[in-house]
Amino acid sequence: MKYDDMRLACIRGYEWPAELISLTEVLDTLAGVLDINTLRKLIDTYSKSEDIVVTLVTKEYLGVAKLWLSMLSLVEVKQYIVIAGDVETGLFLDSMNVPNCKVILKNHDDKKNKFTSPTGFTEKGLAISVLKFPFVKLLVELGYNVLLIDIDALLLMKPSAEYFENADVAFQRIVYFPPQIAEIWGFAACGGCFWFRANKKAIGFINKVIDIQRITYDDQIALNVALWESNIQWDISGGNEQYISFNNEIEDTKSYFKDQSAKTFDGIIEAQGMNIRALSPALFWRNDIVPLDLSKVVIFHPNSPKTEAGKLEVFKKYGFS
Ligand SMILES: [Mn+2]
Repeated sequence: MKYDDMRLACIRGYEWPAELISLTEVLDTLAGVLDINTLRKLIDTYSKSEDIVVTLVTKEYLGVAKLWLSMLSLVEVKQYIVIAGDVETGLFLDSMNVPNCKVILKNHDDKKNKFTSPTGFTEKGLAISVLKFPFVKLLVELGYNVLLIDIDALLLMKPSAEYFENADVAFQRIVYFPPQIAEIWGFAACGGCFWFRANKKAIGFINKVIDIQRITYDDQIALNVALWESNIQWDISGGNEQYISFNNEIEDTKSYFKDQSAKTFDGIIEAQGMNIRALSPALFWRNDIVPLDLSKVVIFHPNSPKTEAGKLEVFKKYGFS
């Protein structure tokens, strides 16, 4: 085994800095940052037979949000919630009649926004992204299946229920990060595009992710480490019930990822009897090493810089503007 302690290996360098540790308060309760009753009223209008699509946005990305919303209306997804990270965003979404949930981010000061993580997030970016799993947990506990996608992940098709059939948790497969896990599985789970079924197993798993987020601000590390520590085993043969052990290190992760991109991989967490699905990168697209056929892509989530101009430029390159 290459790493004695996978959690430590993945998290090192991505721990919460002491000055931002109060941002983790939302991992215990969202009551301090949003009005649960107002949210409940919105949720109560939704049907449990359909997934709720969730995204998060702040005013720095309203241009990207417009594009995200225009794609959502094209594919006729009606059951969704946009988490608004500041007053301007809430007003903008209200003006567009977009179902939203306004949050008051703690410890945020525009003028003193000095922190930037090695992954490119500002303090405000971390304050909003740490809401992902607590928010998803809240909806799942209320009995809704949830598809969370980043604001820079465009829905090009209404996701058919068959993609998630028999799965308790599903996610977009990505290739690079955290590298310690990607080089063993040949992929990792994306923190910006995942799906949870409304059941106790999924809630238990979300709680594990949330616990790991108490030490790392990186939701993608937390998601992957939670899978790892749950002893997930992947069936990478494509249906022959041959689950690989953790020691199968992939020699060339990128070419393996590309070669396998049309496949969906299923995994099991035996202790909980949980089914985990790593979705096909050809359909849930992110890394440009995977051949792109936009007519087949369900969610288009290209790697892009962490600036609005940079993201819009990438989308434009692919014909979205
Ligand atoms: Mn993203």
